[in-house]
Amino acid sequence: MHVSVLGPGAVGSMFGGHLARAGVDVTLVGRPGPHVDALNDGLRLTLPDGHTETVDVAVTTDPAAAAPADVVLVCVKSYDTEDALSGARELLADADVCTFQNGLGNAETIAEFVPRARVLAGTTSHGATLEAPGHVRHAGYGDTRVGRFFAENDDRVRALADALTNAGIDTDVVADARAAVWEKVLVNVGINAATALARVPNGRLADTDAGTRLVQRAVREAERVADAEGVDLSEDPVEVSLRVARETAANHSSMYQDLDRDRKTEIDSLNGEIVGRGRDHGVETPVNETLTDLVRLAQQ
Ligand code: KPL
Repeated sequence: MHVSVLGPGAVGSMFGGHLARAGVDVTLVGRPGPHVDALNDGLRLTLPDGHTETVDVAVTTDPAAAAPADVVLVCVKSYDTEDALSGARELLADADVCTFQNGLGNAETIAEFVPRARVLAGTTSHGATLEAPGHVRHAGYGDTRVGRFFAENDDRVRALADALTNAGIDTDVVADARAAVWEKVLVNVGINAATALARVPNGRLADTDAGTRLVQRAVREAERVADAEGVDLSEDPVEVSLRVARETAANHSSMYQDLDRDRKTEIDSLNGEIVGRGRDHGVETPVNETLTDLVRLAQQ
């Protein structure tokens, strides 16, 4: 199986590093810059137990050079999906294309570029941080799930899940990928904006009354929106968010990392999307509206 990772940021590099380390044929496809330059000398991967390995992994800035792929993992920021895919048509030609991004709407965007039957959605609650160019820290374990978004699962989906599992990323195949995406979005709605604004690692939310209250309020609102959309959640989303905050206690959320580095955040596809969809369904979302506005202000 040849896996291409489009967008080797923190999560993409972590996945690519683990797969390559386990002997899978992987190519990382990134934008020109210091991270890709450094990856040419190998990916430094710090594991949750603290030790660091250098993993030899193929890297290119030309998506066509990574073709053909059996599976393309899309790990770019949600606001970059269209741009990344429109420059990668050759790579997408025959591949299954799996979003491993935060936010709502990514699978639908991918379906504008490949037939719906080839669109997969994946979610992961592993924590990952880009420490420096060429160096990613795998900061904590969590659940990983994959499934076809618009079609039934098949052996190719199971082969991807097996490859990830064999590489140390335990992965389940899920029948309802849309619900899995929502469940992950509810985690990010609870954790990301609050940790980015308060400048705390994820674990602080579960360890403090103020943090726990914020998670409860933001997630309960979003749960009502999910309900209005007919999404079947498998667990209490507040409990899941607090559990992920504990499991990734030392990690700084991706939104924290984005604000910290003066980068655009994914607020619009997370809390912002909850506000917009809430409006469509007549569900009030004042906590998410406030978090969204605060992050928009901070990212300017
Ligand atoms: O997905 C994440 C993120 O930071 O975007 C979590 C799971 C919250 C880990 O930090």
